[in-house]
Formats: sequence, C-alpha cells, structure tokens
Amino acid sequence: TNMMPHWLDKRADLTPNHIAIQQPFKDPITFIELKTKAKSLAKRLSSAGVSLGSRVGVYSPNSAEMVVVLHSLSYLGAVAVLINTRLSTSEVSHQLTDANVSLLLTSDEASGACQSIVQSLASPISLYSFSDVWRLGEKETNLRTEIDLNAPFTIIYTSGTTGFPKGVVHTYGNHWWSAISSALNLGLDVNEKWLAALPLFHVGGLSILLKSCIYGMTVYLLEKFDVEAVHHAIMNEGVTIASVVSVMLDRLLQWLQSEYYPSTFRCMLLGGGPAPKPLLERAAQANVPVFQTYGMTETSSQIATLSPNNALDKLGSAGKALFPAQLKIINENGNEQPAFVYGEIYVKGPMVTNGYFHNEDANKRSFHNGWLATGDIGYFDEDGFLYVVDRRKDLIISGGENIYPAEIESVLLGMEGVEEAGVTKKADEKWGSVPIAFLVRSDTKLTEEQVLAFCHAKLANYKIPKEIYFVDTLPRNASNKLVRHKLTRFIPK
Ligand code: S0N
Ligand code: AMP
Ligand code: MG
Ligand code: MG
Ligand code: MG
Repeated sequence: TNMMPHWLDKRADLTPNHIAIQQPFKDPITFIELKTKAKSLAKRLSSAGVSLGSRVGVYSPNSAEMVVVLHSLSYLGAVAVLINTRLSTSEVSHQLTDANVSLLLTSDEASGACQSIVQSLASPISLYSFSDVWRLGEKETNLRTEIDLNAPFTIIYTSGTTGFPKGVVHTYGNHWWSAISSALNLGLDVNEKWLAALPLFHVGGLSILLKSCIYGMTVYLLEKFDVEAVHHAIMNEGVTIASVVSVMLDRLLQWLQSEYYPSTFRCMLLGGGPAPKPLLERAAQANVPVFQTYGMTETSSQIATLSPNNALDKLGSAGKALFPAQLKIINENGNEQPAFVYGEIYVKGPMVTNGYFHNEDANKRSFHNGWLATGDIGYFDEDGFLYVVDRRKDLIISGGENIYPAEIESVLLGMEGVEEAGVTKKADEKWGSVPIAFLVRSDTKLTEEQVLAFCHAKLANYKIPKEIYFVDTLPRNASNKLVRHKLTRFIPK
C-alpha cells in the first residue's frame, strides 16, 4: 500500500510536546500545537473552497504561519504551489496561470504585492491573507487521516533553458524518500535541531520542514538569512545542522573570524550550486563541518552528499548517491562514461520527481527509462565520487537563485528600440555569478537607465543584468544562432 498515517497526526501522537518550531523572540511551537493549528486552518480553508486536488498558491517569507498553512493543505489533500517572493508580478502571474491555481494565500505583509499579482491575471482567482483565513469559520470537513505517497503535495517552479519556468511536482513519496535518504546518510540524533534560513519556497528550505515532521526534530526557523542571527543560532541555540548556499557560507565564515562553532554543530549542508574550492578550504581551515551536496528542485533536495569522513581527501566532490538513489554519467550517444570523463549527470531514485506539471515536451526531453537527464555536467573519480562541473547549459546561479539567459533576452527583446539581445554570465565576488547583457539597438538614443527600468518592471531583481553593453552585432553561428559564450569578447578592456 502507498498509504501512511498522516505525518503530523502521527508525529503529534508520538512526541506531542517536543518542539517543532523554534524562532528568535517568539514562543516555541510543539508538534501537538502545530497539529491543532493546522487542522483548524484546514477547516477554514475548506470554507474558502479548498479541497482534494486544489492547487493553492503560497506566497510568503518564512514564518511559523507559513508552516501551519503547508501542513493544513496536506490535511485537505490540496497541492501547494510555492512562489518565490523575489519574482516580479508578471513572473508570478505566469506561474499561477501555468499551475492553474484556484486560490492564492499570502502572508499579511505581502498581501499588497499579491493584490497586484491577482489583478494582473487574465482570469481572476481569490486572494486570502493568512489572517483572512483565520477569520473564516471552520467548515465541517473530513480531514485526511492518511497520506498517499503517490499523491502530489507541492509544485515548485524552476527556470528552464527556453526561458519558461517548469513546475516540478513533488509527491509525498518524493519528500518521504528525500527525508529518509538524508537520515540514512547523516544519521539522526535525539537532540537534532536543523536551522532553516533558506527560503521555504525552494525545496532545500521546504525539505527541512518535512524532515522535522517525519523525524520529530526541532526546526530553528529564521524569517530570512541574517548572518548575525545564524551565527548566534549555531553558537548559542543548540543548532546541530544548517542548510546553506555558498553565499551564506561565505558570509558566515567572514563573521566567524577566529572563533569556532561548538562541537555539537555537526553539519553545514552546502548545496544549491557550485562550491568554489577556496571557500571549501576556508571552511576546512575554520573547522566548519561542510557537507557538500548535489541536488535540485527535481530531486526534492539532496541526491548525493559527501560524507564527513571523505570531506578532506575528496574536497570539491559532491560525494556519492544517497542510499536509494543512483547516478550515472552519460555521453552524447547515451553511453556511460568511464572515470574522469565528463558527461551529463543522470539521476534516478524515489525522491526524483515523476515530471513537470502539464508539460509533456519537457517530460519527454528529460526522462529516459526512469532516469532524469539533469543537464548538469560532471564526472566520477576512480572511487566513484561525483564531481559536478559548473557547466549546465547557459545556467547562471546567483546566490542560489537560478537564472537562464533566455528569460532575460525575451524581456529585452520586448523593449522598443532593442533589435537583438544576448545574455551571459560573469563571475561575481558577492553572488558567484551574475547576468550581463549585450544589446543591438535600433534606437541609438536608448540608454542603459531605460533598459534597466524596463527590466525592473518585468524581472526579479536578481535577474536584472549587472552590466549592459551596446554593440553592433552579436556573435552567431552558421545557422544564425546566438553563441552566448562568445558574448564576453565584447566587454571593453
Ligand atoms: C543569499 C540570500 C540570503 C541573499 O539575500 P539577502 O542578502 O537577504 O538579500 P536581501 O536583503 O533580500 O536583498 C538585498 C539585495 O540583494 C539582492 N539579492 C538577494 N538575493 C540575491 C541573489 N540570490 N542574487 C542576486 N541578488 C540578490 C536583492 O535583490 C537586493 O537588491 P535590490 O535592492 O536591488 O533588489 C538569498 O538570495 C537566498 O536566500 N538565496 C538562497 C536561495 C535558495 O534557497 N537556493 C537553493 C535552491 N535550491 C534548492 O532548494 C535545491 C538544493 C537543496 O535542496 C539544498 C540547497 C542548499 C542546502 C541544502 C540543500 C539540500 O539539498 O537540502
Ligand atoms: P535548483 O533546482 O534551483 O536547486 O538548481 C539546481 C542546480 O544547481 C543543479 O542542476 C546544478 O546545476 C546546481 N548545483 C546543485 N548542486 C551543485 C553542486 N554541488 N555543484 C555544482 N552545481 C550544483
Ligand atoms: Mg531551479
Ligand atoms: Mg538554484
Ligand atoms: Mg523587479
């Protein structure tokens, strides 16, 4: 059978008074309290028309209220469509439309932003702030007492090479196996406390919450990453594991200076993008126990992780596939590559999504005999350790956020006075890499300021090109296709 007792019911039965959520300057929340709140909210959401299979947008910075909302949706069998709050109105509208969302839930502070989003939709949907939902009455509803591992629970959009983001559907089973696989690798202590400063709208952050419920583990939840707050939590609040992206680790190491984290802090789980070797070396120097991971939205968080025993002699590796998962390196002919030969990374395992939401084209392209072709390039060493080479086609990762040139180019091409547009990445001290743009103007009076203002209105701020160059032509191949890697030749010396 694919049925299990509802996770939060089970958890609240087993360890009702254990702390589920700890936050600075707030009362902690126990599992029984979390369950009671989530069930009450579910009955109120039922009043708003949410039911089995409903797709509900969730737009919120990290908060305990958001955690309650996510669990409440699981009591209704509704699917949470998690929205990145850094996106522009038009980007969010696109996702809500693509996912066919019937209702949008938002934190109270973000309800203004969401109002404009909802108004920009071609067909209207209802908008409720979390407080709005609490003001609704409870409707008599049969809340789900079981979880169906095959049923979808979350949809998270991820950018694609074509410029259109794709909705990654995660089943309960994907999340379950992600949590179990991680525990089989990292082990589980009774006093575990996992710090969540990653946004909960990405799978890395979300996965911490679900692990909390499945393991019976406290989450130390921050509204956002703040170097001082994270440092304090690791030093003084008994945090044992923290998930971070490279930019966060870099800021933490700078803050740490000559201090050391307590020995009870056992794992700094580093993922979401490439880990520069100098950063890993600085971490090793500072005695920070970094576990490098490889994972993506499609794999519901980590799928490979470097164990601590190997951390030093395999510096730079993302380790081996977690117990229920498999990895292979494939060449253009579909054959497996020997050690040290580059190829595309294919992944397989019960934490890997079954597919993108209503996107048969993307599914056909990405899935081959149960394997997901990730688009990432990598190789195995002689001991079978995975090394990810930072070469996924056109992908720009800025501070853990993904950007594809095509999405910026299509915005730029929509601007009056822009004839041609090409975007590529540039290495950046602060963010790892950032997008820069090259434009051929039809209107020679077009200015950089005008271009940036146009981008501001249409794109998340982290996608706005950090540099704009006006050029006469763009590099193209024989079939007139833009050759993005040649763009940087136009940067004036
Ligand atoms: C790095 C973060 C925290 C930076 O945000 P910060 O410093 O809080 O910025 P703000 O104060 O909000 O804004 C200040 C200005 O900075 C701009 N800005 C913000 N972020 C970026 C960015 N990423 N790139 C470029 N610019 C940025 C703002 O726009 C603002 O400027 P103006 O005023 O001009 O607007 C933040 O970016 C962050 O939280 N990043 C992490 C996102 C993330 O979660 N990525 C991971 C996604 N992947 C996954 O979830 C799968 C992998 C995974 O599961 C995983 C990942 C990590 C660890 C473990 C795992 C795991 O496997 O479990
Ligand atoms: P996202 O779905 O936003 O988490 O993006 C996942 C992408 O981040 C992967 O497909 C990789 O391109 C990149 N990535 C994740 N982990 C690593 C790693 N350890 N080294 C290099 N790139 C990584
Ligand atoms: Mg992504
Ligand atoms: Mg990313
Ligand atoms: Mg913007």
